[in-house]
Amino acid sequence: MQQPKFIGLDPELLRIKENVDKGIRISSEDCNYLYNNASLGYLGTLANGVRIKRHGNKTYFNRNFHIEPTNVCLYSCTFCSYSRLIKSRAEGWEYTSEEILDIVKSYDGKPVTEVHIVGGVLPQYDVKFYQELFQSIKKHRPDLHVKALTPVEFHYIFKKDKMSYELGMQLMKDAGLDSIPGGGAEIFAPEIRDQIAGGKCSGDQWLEIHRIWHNLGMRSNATMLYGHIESYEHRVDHLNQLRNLQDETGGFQTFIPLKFRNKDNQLSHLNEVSIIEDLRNYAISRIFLDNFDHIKAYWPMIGRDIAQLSLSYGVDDIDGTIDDTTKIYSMAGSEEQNPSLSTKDLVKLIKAVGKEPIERDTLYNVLKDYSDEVFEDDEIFKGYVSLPVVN
Ligand code: V47
Ligand code: SF4
Repeated sequence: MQQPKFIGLDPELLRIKENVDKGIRISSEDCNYLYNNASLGYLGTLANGVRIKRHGNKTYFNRNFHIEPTNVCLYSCTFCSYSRLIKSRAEGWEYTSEEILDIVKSYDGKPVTEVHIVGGVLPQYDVKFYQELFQSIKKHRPDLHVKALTPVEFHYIFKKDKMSYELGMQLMKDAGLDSIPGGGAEIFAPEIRDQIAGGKCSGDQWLEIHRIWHNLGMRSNATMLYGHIESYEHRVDHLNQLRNLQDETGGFQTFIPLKFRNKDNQLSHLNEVSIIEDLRNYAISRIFLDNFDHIKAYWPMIGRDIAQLSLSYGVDDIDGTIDDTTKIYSMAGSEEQNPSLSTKDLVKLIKAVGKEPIERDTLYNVLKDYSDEVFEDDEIFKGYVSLPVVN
């Protein structure tokens, strides 16, 4: 029988653990070592320690809705199940600014704090279109945080109008854009990006647009699309580029790992990675990104159960109520076919795994602590684990 390589913990893993416990930053090589060698148990213990030091059991969520102006797109990213090419645009939808504003108005009187706007890239959606859209939303509902577009759209619309990124982002800010979501990052390394997201902004351009936005005093999120054709080295490179930019600007709020889902897209022949790999990836992100405040599990993509589990693997945020307003993941095969959770459901989902639900706004100002909230009809929530009461 083959002897185990180490009795006890592998000395490299022990060294990394000691560094993380002391708050010493781990290197890219260490990160690569973790991806290749660390067990889920080890990673969970380490990442949960980091999470607890930063946030205790606090788990953040918000009340939000999405608007996807179109699912027709000039690009044809191979992982995308949602978009339709221009030649089949009749199969898709293309909202006008009036229709988008009508969706915003349909939330009048509802206690949402954020609208998340992102969709396909089309020529009629240009700088002027978005300026007028943001202005009209803010005029109608000044308190609604507008989180919209990604460097993919920005790069396209600024290039079309022969405008510098600097001027373009300033115009977006002036029009009322409050923050930018993390999408479009995919994997930065050109040898992967060219294969899965050819033609859209490069990794460097994605980073540059976030840099400029941060330098205007604004905040944004970052994502990584994992579990397709990339290697662990590509993930480490991606995380490292994000960490470097965050050292420079401090403008990122949240990192959101996005698991590749394989239904109805050009990469459907690839298997999806396991849940164990998802949890390992959350944990490694938490350990490596020591300058990011938050790690988010986006429940419409990963499903409620894994979102709950992830809260013990470094994650401290599970996004928002969503109100069944996004199709990106249901079309790509997520368990969540009609993503919508009431605030009460989200609170119960978080409490069921022993965490403290905190409603936040987009910029992580605390709006309400639900830890001691008791609902009239409190019962075991739809079969989710209810924790034993310890006296
Ligand atoms: O950039 C598209 C991803 C992203 C698939 O900032 C897919 O708060 C997996 O960025 N399998 C857009 N992923 C969504 C996004 C996002 C979502 C929620 C919150 C925030 C935030 C940002 O969705 C795209 C792409 O990476 N995506 N298709 C797929 N088949
Ligand atoms: Fe278009 Fe975005 Fe889909 Fe790529 S991921 S095809 S840019 S909608």
